[in-house]
Amino acid sequence: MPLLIVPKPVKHEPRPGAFVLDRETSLAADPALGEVAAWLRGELAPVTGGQLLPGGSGTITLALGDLPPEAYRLAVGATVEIVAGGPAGAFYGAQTFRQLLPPAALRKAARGPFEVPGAYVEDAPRFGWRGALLDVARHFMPKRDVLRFIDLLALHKLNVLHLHLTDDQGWRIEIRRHPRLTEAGAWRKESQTGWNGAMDGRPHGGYYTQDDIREIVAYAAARHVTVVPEIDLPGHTQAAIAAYPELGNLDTPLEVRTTWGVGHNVLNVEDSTIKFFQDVLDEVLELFPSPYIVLGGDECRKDQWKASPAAQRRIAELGLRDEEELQSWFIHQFDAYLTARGRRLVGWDEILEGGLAPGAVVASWRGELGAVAAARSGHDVINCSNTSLYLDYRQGPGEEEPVPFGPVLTLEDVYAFEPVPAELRGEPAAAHVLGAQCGLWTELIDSSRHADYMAFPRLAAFAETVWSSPERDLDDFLARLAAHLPRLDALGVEYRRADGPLPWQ
Ligand code: TNX
Repeated sequence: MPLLIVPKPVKHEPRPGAFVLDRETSLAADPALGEVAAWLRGELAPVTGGQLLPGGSGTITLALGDLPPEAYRLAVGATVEIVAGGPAGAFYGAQTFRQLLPPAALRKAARGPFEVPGAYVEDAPRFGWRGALLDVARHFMPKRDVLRFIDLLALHKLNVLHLHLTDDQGWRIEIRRHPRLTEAGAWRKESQTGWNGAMDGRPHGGYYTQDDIREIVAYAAARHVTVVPEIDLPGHTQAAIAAYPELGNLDTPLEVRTTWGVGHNVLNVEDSTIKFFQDVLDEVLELFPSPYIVLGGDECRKDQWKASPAAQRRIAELGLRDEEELQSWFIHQFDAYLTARGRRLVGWDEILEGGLAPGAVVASWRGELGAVAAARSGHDVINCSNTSLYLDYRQGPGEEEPVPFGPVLTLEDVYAFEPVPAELRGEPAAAHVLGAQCGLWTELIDSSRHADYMAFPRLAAFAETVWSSPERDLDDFLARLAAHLPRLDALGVEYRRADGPLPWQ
């Protein structure tokens, strides 16, 4: 029996013998791997009764070896040995071990013993940035569901959760210095139900307190996931302007936006507005240790700046050519601010327009042109292509798809994705591709259940494109996926089934 692991490891083969996981199982770990051992002990507790002993001679051992930090070797026979270059590698080795168990062992109420057939695996990721974006601004996702999503990312060896925390339709992170951002900006009176203009007539909202954020960040860190926050500006800011009208360009007050699409309400370019957001960033930097901070930069309409005497004055003073250069100047202010604090600004590919800020990393979403241009000019890029990685797009052409949104993006389409754009292959600039990221935008996704349906199993295919070697073999992937879906079932994930029915029908 071949090993049926997702994402596919570099090397894997069956071995003679078998391991039995039961209440006699013990665990020994190098002290540097204590946190991984604690996590694994927790995951296996239903079967082992939590008896896994620290230290001593274990039947499962976690050890350090001379390997890259994210690499591991796993040997399963009468014992289980994981040798890793560092805690991340040990964690991934332990995740692979979990996948070798029968799926029933992943249940919260699992009762062993479980037998694991002998196996040998050597593994390491292809890319360092293996991300998923979760839009908690369009629809708020309660903390418990975010934690669960992190567990599911980690199961697939993804290591970045890009949290889209602010947008026109809601501000989701408590900022002590500017409390109205959540008091007023986290709530809207109703939501558009689709693209036909119909409204649901129900209020929607929610936000994370700073304690919630700390908890999410720590929970993710224990699973080797970095939470990268996004504060989207200068467009996508209507919720902030609704809370603090002085941030906007109009005299009339605004409400938190209730409809979807690209809005006209953008930040003004006053010094006080830049200061306001630098104050916001001070709190964000304290909460998120991530080396990368995303400041959006996407879809900023320029008509309010064209009509604003203050913006026009700014353009004249700075000797800029147009509003595109004004946006570039605006982003530069934050690039310098973050760089001075040892962090790197990430922006969507629109930040290329009007001149890229020196330290900026580009998240390329409108196809791959932005990735190519940014990499060739020496900037790191993350491939977030909407033609391959937007999980809010429907998964099939059928009427029954719950979100008749976007073009069709099938599981096979995602599996065929290659993170290094074809145009860059063979060029030294290809080394600027840090990795790739799939995106779960949530205009029309209002529950964790619905999010499961959109994300899975496509997220498993995505994981393979960033973790595994560039060769693709669809039949091989589908065979491994067939073994993987029962794991998702055991974990309570309501993924899309190729043969239906929809979870809610
Ligand atoms: C474009 S990706 C957006 C989002 C939408 C998404 C819907 C990006 C930078 N902007 O605001 O939610 O399309 O697919």
